[in-house]
Amino acid sequence: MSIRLYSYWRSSAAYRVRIALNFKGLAHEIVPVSLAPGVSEHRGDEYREKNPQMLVPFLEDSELGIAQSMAILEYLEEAYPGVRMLPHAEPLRSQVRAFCNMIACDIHPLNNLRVMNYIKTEFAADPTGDWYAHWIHEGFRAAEALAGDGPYVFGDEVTLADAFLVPQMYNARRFNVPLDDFPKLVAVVDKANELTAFQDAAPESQSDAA
Ligand SMILES: N[C@@H](CCC(=O)N[C@@H](CS)C(=O)NCC(=O)O)C(=O)O
Repeated sequence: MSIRLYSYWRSSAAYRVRIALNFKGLAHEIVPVSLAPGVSEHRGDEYREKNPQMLVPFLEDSELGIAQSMAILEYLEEAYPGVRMLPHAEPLRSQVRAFCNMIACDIHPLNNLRVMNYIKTEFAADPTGDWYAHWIHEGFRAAEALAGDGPYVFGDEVTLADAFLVPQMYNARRFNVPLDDFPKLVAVVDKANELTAFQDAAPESQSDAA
């Protein structure tokens, strides 16, 4: 098998790529990299050689190695255009990209493991409550306004926007963030999660799920 994804079951960035690989029907191997406290395989020499940023996901396709979920997903679109998740026509193409980046650049990094650990250790504060919910709410308010009338984020077709939203919603639920203000997003996620590609990508479906 030529496609190999380095992944951790609870990594929402890896979850995005798992969804896309499944949805596009691409055969692949998942290589678990544990981010669990006290294990931190992503910080070991072997993984650091592949990805000096020491984050998952990381994708290998034959000789090619790619970090960063958005770069991976763009690559998969270009290399395997059979099942598209990035619409061809504008303005939808740019809207999908903007939606993905809103989650990847403006929500997720603020609530990432190493950021939360830093807040805990350096500032003796608990980031799992107000901090976490604040950044989810701020981003989801915009996402709710941008989402269409369903069933998916941008209408009848599954796009990369859905592959970014579903993992971020999983994280929000994991940290008990109230979601009453985001009925469109909740409906989209429920709908997407009816698809096998999304179910098989879910954290609990992974072989390394604890
Ligand atoms: N912008 C990166 C984010 C990757 C990322 O933050 N991955 C997290 C898991 S979701 C990670 O590896 N965290 C390890 C750490 O914080 O030490 C992407 O989209 O791939």
